[in-house]
Amino acid sequence: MTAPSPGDGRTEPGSSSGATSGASAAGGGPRIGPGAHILVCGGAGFIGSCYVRDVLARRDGTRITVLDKLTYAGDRANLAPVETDPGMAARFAFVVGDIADPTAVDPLVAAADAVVDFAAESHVDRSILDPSAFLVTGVVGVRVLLEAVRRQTELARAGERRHADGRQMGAPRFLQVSTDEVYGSVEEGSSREGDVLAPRSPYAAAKAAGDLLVGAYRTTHDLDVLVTRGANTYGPHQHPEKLIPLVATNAIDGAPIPLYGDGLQRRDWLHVTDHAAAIDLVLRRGDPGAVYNIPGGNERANREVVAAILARLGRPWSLVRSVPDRPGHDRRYAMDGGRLAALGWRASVPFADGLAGTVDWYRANEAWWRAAKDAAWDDYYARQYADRLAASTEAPAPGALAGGAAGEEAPGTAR
Ligand code: NAD
Ligand code: TDX
Repeated sequence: MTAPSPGDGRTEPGSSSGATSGASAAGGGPRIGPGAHILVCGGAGFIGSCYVRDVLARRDGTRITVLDKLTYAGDRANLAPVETDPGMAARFAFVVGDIADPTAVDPLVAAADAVVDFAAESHVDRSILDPSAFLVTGVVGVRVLLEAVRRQTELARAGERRHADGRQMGAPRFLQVSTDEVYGSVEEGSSREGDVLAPRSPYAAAKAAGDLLVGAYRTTHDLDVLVTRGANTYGPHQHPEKLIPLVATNAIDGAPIPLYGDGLQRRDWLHVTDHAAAIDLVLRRGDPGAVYNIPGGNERANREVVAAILARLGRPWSLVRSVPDRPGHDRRYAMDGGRLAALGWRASVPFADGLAGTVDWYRANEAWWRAAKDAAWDDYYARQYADRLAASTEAPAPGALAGGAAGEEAPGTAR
């Protein structure tokens, strides 16, 4: 069989020896079909909970077990629509536990047809303050999951992996949810899946280490593994530490909005429902061993995004403060999405609609984000922002830079 190169992981379709339950890989059908049992790690977080809600809402017989440590970023309330719906709740289970703990992981992987790993410490600024938890979850945790998948694959190959009723089970499929940040800052052009990984923050380095482990287990143990690399994701239920919810919630409160450096860093924005749908498509139809970029197709300067949020809320630009930049701040991310498009995927949420809907969600769900802005948040906020805001200056209004920055738009014109 063809071995993947680390960082690419592309192999020939159908080269995995791991048949999955509900799968009919031969003939091009989905490898994970309706009725499969999926273990979703980190399913109480922002993207993972959207994935769980959206997949169960299809009511196609898929069963989901969530394993989540419930860190500050995990919130079981994100899964309330599932847990309060009898039809969906019957196909759902929630386990509090750590992906770095084999005693939690092993029995859950043993019962699963597929594992999707969303679990991570996900905020770059926190990785700069203290990277330790990023490495435990992103490296040790991924290794624990891969070891469990390896054991179950070996059992399946020996014909000894069985359902409770005695039916034979195929090997589990494993999908690692990764990020565009593993490619590092991309000054021009767009990253392809085979590009060299060049992470520049401790967060991105931990994610890149996870990707490389997945590639190594593919090469060494021929596991049925996949990696997705998603763009900057936005939407309801995102923790207020990230740019879009931070700006929206601070603006609602009339509080200062910290904009790092010149605010001309560029990100490609992907709506959370599109990100979740792309992950599910790759899980069900992706080539074993392959890596898939998930771009959003909405590249914007941070200043434009901030201006559009303020316009939606009817708040003044004067709330925005230029604060000292994030150390090692990546200037731009951009990815080529050709490989995913070949699976038949394209993003469906226009950025203007998605951003307006997101801002409106934060306006309508104050109880959700005020609960996240608790005493521990106040402590984090002071560490991250107190000195920066003390040293801040007035932020030049969008369009005030000579001739406007390349691609910069007037406030509120996000498309
Ligand atoms: P999040 O911080 O909102 O959620 C992470 C979830 O993982 C939380 O529920 C948390 O409790 C759980 N978790 C953390 N450590 C754990 C552990 N050791 N064991 C079990 N559960 C644990 O993150 P998110 O924004 O939903 O991101 C999900 C994944 O997508 C991450 O792997 C992230 O790197 C990746 N990603 C995020 C974005 C983005 O813009 N948010 C973009 C691309 C990729
Ligand atoms: O207060 C802020 N001020 C500011 O100017 C914050 C929190 C952010 N920013 C800037 C930094 C970035 O250029 O906004 C941009 C977006 O910042 P974040 O929301 O922190 O996201 P980013 O660092 O781009 O990383 C995100 O996308 C990739 C997610 O947090 C990661 O989990 C994902 O992998």
